[in-house]
Amino acid sequence: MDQSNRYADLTLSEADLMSAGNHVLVAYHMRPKTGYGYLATAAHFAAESSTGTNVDVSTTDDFTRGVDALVYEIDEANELMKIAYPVDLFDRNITDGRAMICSFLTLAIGNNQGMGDVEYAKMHDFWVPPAFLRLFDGPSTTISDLWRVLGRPHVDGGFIVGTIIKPKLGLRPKPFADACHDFWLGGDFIKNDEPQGNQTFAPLKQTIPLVADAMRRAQDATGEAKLFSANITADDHHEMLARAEFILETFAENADHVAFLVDGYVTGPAAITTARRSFPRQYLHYHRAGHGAVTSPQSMRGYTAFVLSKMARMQGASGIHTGTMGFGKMEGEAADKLMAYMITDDSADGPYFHQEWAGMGPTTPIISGGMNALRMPGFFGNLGHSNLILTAGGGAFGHIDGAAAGATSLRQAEECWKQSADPLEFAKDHKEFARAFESFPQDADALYPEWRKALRLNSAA
Ligand code: CAP
Ligand code: MG
Repeated sequence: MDQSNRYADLTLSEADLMSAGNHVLVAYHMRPKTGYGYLATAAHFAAESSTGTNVDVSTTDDFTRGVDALVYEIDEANELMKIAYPVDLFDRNITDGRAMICSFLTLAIGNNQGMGDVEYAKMHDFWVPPAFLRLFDGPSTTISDLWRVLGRPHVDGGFIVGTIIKPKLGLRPKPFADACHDFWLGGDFIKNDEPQGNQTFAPLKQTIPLVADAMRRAQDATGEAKLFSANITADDHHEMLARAEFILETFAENADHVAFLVDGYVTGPAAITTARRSFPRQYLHYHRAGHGAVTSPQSMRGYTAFVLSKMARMQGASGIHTGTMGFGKMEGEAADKLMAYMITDDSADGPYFHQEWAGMGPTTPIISGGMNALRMPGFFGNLGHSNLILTAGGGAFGHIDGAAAGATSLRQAEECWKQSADPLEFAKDHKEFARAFESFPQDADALYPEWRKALRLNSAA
């Protein structure tokens, strides 16, 4: 059944839809299965994603038709379709009338992902009208709060040098806390690796007190504030609260130095909101393990990492991993910086829509995945600023002089970029940065082929 006379209106203009502000606009890359027309499939997609199904139902009335999702633009050659979803389609809380991301996902990327006439469809961008956007929580604690803890300016407070405790699993409580202490002697921020929780060999109630103690000792030794992002991810809301409360109680006077890490792709928006609403004063660290299953450029379904990041800001993540923009070990490209601007700026361009955030707080880009000091100058050059958190596991614990030297090498890498210095020249009087070349020789060969010669000159001098 061709439903395009009901679920498509190609005369609608995007500018008019935006100024009226009654629709959420979504851009998809969609391809119909062979034998199905583009517009008919797009209209069926809009029907299944809003009021309809594959046949007319006798219970439909005039009001129903007023909340149909409408295909308003198609570009078959580029497999692009844009759909306007009336804001009234989306579920609101009975407790406070606020909006929820799970309802947006249920409609806009729900049943439409398994339709028989759709070869694939992937969400690449969406736009939210201001009156609907303000019904989302947005971040309550931001990087400014971390900068304040670190004693830095709350605007442009700069690079937060972090790590992930490695190995990923298999450390007992004491070696885990010792690793934290070692890194904190040079760095600012440590996160649990995402699988670390309450394993039998490292019970949370034994590990966390040792980590809190390591933080106190490192702060005493360095005279600097230190930060820890503790994983509270769990299936059960009550389990998350129990972990979080134990952690805050244990860190006690340093509770404001603690962030909560939630693995938001595997647990979904409910776990993010559990943390956002139960602990609004803690920095909410959105880790996204598993997101590649839908966001990878190889996946033609689901949504992109850009879309995931934009949703995370709406949900109230204080920070989210945005990848390394092609400079690290995970998939990504230089143009991913658009994703970072979309979550930090108040007015930003996505691939299809310009979004005004109307003062919603920023979400920090957290850069992670195979990063080390040698890769950072290029990374900062591409992004254009260093107001972010970096977590480098291998880049810190893989440094031949240990984790504190690894942390220092990362801080020096920022300095090198800020001074627009030639990294090989800069290495001559920055020992930890220089030793990063020997620590990561494959990267050194690829990025700075002359490094052996340059550093030998250094040692001769
Ligand atoms: C990085 C990491 C992070 C990835 C996740 C890991 O370790 O801890 O989970 O960064 O990817 O387990 O691989 P390394 P993304 O620093 O040792 O590579 O940040 O893209 O979500
Ligand atoms: Mg990890």
